[in-house]
Amino acid sequence: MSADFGVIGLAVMGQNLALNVESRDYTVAVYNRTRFRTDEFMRDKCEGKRVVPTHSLKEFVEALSVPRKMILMVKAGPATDAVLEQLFPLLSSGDVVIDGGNAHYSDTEKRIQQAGKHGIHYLGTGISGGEDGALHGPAIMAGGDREGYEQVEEILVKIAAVGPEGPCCAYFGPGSSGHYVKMVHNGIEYAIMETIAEAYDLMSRGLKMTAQKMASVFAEWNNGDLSSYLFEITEKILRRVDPDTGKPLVDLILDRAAQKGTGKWSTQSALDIGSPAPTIAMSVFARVISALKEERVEAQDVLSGPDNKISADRDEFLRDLFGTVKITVLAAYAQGFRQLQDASRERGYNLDSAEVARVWMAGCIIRARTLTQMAQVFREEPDLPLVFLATPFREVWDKGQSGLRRVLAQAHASGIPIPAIDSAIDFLDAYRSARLPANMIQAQRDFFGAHTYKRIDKDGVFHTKWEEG
Ligand code: 2AM
Repeated sequence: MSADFGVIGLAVMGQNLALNVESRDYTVAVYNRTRFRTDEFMRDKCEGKRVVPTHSLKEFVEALSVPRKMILMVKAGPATDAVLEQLFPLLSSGDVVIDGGNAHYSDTEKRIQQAGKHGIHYLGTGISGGEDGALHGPAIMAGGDREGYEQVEEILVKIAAVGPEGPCCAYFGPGSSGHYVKMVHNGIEYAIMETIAEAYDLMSRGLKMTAQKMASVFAEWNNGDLSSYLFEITEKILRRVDPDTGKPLVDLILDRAAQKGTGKWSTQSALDIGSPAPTIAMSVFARVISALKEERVEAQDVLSGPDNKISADRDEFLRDLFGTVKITVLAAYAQGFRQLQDASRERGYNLDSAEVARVWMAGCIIRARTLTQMAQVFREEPDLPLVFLATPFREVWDKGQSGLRRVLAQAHASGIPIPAIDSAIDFLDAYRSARLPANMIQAQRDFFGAHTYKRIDKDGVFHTKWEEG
């Protein structure tokens, strides 16, 4: 039986993706470096299914019908290179290899070149949705070789999540565009998660609300403009009680967050291309600071500060917080889309922001009702530099900003850190400032480094001998 599609790498994501493809009436060949995992998968999950186990890459390649179509679901980085090094010589010109991992976009560029030498179509493809998404329908962000995409489009579209505007799968452009879009998706994900964590902190430490009460607030928010996956799971997390202690489980979890790669890469790239993504950056730094647990515990007794109590009317504060969170979450999307546009220009991706918004509507971790409106806005104005400029989102800012300023004052007075929320308002206040204090920066640069400056009242480039005056 020759297989329609192959999956290399049988960790949970790979297993679930293989089962997803099989469930759409395809025969799937599978391979994993460690044989035990393949055998276990076959025994536990594949009974009666059209899954063909293979135990070497050669056997795997021979099991596939030509032109071969396969996806790699192995660890990003050297592991992917190790597999490709063995795989490419076994393939034929015209075969299609999809990298479904979270590869760094520069690695994807390099691998496209290598694949090209063998005549292989290579697709750097972001897959989001976690374990459940992989099994029932992820969001699929493909990029790279267009011809290759056309060969696997039918399969990818069939296994993708179905959103309000069709299957959440698209080809975004050449080169590493797919992995770049996925990377920025994860950057936005970091920022939304941090925003939620800050809102939780303000309610928990600031207002001394119980987990159940906070869960109800998130449920309410999730029924309104903030309707989205991350708000939905936050409510469920807050409702979970630890069976051993009877306490909310979230209270028992160590407050040290990991940051594995994509959020950091998203920020690094934003800096490289000069794209303003401060809310995403602050969310990465917030995790970095959280990792300094031992230092924080010691510093608590050394550095003084207020007692974290927020003395405000609870209902009024929660109303203000709702607008605050809406603006901050929107800032995360706004900066992410802006970065994609900047990267698209810089790297020649030719991205369509409306199509990105459409693919993110279902299956992925940042799926949210607001993306439907964002897609619409980008369809009307593809080069819109910032989503806040479009009417529906400008209204979110208009309605929420005075509440946001109150929340900021109360949070700072109480000593509760809110780096994502802070960054969002600073970003917007800077963006809407026709004049910023960069004139002072330019004067300083000219003072100590003779960097010269331009003037607002006449043309030319100027230098002042500041000490002679
Ligand atoms: P393993 O089961 O043999 O460890 C996620 O870790 C997936 O990547 C697993 O399927 C894992 O295979 C695979 N993987 C990790 N490092 C690898 C390598 N150097 N070569 C091949 N597969 C690797």
